[in-house]
Amino acid sequence: MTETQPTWSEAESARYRAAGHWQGVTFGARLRQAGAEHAQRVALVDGDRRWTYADLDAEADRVAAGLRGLGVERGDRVVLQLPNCAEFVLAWFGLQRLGAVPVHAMPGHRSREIGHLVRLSDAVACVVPDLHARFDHRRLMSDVRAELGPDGPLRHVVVVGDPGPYDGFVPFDALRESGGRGPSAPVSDSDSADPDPGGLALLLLSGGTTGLPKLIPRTHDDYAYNARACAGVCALDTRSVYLAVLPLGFNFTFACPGVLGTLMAGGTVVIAPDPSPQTAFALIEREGVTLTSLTPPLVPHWTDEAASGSWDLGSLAVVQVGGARLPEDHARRLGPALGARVQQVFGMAEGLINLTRLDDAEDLVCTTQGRPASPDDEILVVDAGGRPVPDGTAGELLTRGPYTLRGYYRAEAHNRTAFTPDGYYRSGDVVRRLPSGHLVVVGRIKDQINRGGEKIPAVEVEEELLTHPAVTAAALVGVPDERWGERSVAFVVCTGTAPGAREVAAHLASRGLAGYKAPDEIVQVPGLPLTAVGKVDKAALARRSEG
Ligand code: OOB
Repeated sequence: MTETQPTWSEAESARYRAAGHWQGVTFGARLRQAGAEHAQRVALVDGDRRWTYADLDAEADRVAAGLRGLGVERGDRVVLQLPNCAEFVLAWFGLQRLGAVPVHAMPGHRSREIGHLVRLSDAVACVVPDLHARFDHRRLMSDVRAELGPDGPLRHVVVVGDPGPYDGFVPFDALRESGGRGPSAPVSDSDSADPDPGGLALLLLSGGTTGLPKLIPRTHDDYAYNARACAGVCALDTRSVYLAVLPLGFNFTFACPGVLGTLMAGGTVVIAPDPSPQTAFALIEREGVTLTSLTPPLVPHWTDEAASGSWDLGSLAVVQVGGARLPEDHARRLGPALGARVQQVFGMAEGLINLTRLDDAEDLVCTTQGRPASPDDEILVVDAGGRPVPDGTAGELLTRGPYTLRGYYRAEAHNRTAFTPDGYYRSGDVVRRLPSGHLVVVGRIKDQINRGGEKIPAVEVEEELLTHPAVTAAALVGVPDERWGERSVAFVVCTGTAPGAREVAAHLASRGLAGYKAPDEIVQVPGLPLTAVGKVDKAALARRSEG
């Protein structure tokens, strides 16, 4: 990390190493070891394509050599925006083998988000699909490249599939193939010293609260521990088969324990191209899946489809649900329907992961969001003045520990308020802690809408709403919703008649904003109510919308 990037103190680092949490091994080196130890075991399955651990290790060499051939170097940042396909994993490990830094983008991101990620991380390359969900990502990249200009950081666009007519776009397969030939290939560990395991391994995107979303620096040491701790809680071993249903770029899917935790245990990762229960259940039957993870809006669909009785889900042992609040009755129905144990997961890209345990009583599993993955996760629940409250009382969750960030990437000003002076991250989540250590999420004090697990930063959307010619003031609030848990309502002050939700969605899309950020509903108001200190009173607006 750069000198100005806040990080753990020497004393804390020494403690985390002594405890065995930080093992001093990079992801590139881990895959090399796994490639030898589990050589012939199946590591990755995508449709009819399968990679053993030895294959995956060799692919990482080829991708790394191909990237190096392009001019991508150790330490360079590369935005990864791929849907659920094996290439996500191949590109990720190729970057790790090279010592470059993947920046996780979501498939739904558009030019605004991707441009922001490239600028903020100074990314030299992006890896994208040709088309996904009928959207042309090559066009998106062409727009981003044009907007950044010839002096921008972005030098390469790698396309999984057909690179199209765009000048200089490189097909991912050509990269893999060229990486298998030539004098510089394959990259071997002896080509250059392994990167620092305490250094930057990847960048995750925060849900965002103030202005544009922030990047979260994760190190090899901390992220590997995140995955390993979760794998331990889920009792993963070489027989485990993980089904990746949610987007691979999501921290939950990738490392809680997800892809990385499964690969670190010598198990098999199966990729689902979409989250429908039909697609997933066919894969569960075919591959003997033992673990998967869902967001709450998927739960009723999975429960109903399982109840149809036409599937053999006997291999499935654990279903994780997280990312947003899971209604208790949905939790109670899911387990029996699937014949699997339910595990609630309350995590954040910033670090801290809470999980219910496999041997927790059903009431705990259905009514709490679990307890920290690590014995060295430190939790404080505090009142508005920052004073700890007794167990059972709601307060803001503050946390620090061996895999929770100490500062966002290149965000000095924001870091001054996002952390306490002694390094606790202010999560913005309101929780109650039970004497068992389990947390119940009861609310949020951050200005964000959680729409079924997708995080919508209110301020970012409000600023974009103001670019509509009719809108003079706007406030985005979350209100309870049967399907999404929460939906977004934009209260707007307008000259003349307010635009409808469709028109607003089209306007925001034309501005390059991801579709999931478009308000579900537009409500015209004569003025926005203010609190005593003159801020927009979002609580009052939310109450108005609830009726
Ligand atoms: C996960 O990560 P992010 O970074 O997309 O979002 C984190 C935020 C939390 O601060 C909390 O506000 C909310 O999402 N959240 C939940 C929740 N899990 C996350 N709120 C209520 N109940 C839950 N179970 O969302 C994430 C990362 C890793 C594992 C699981 C989820």
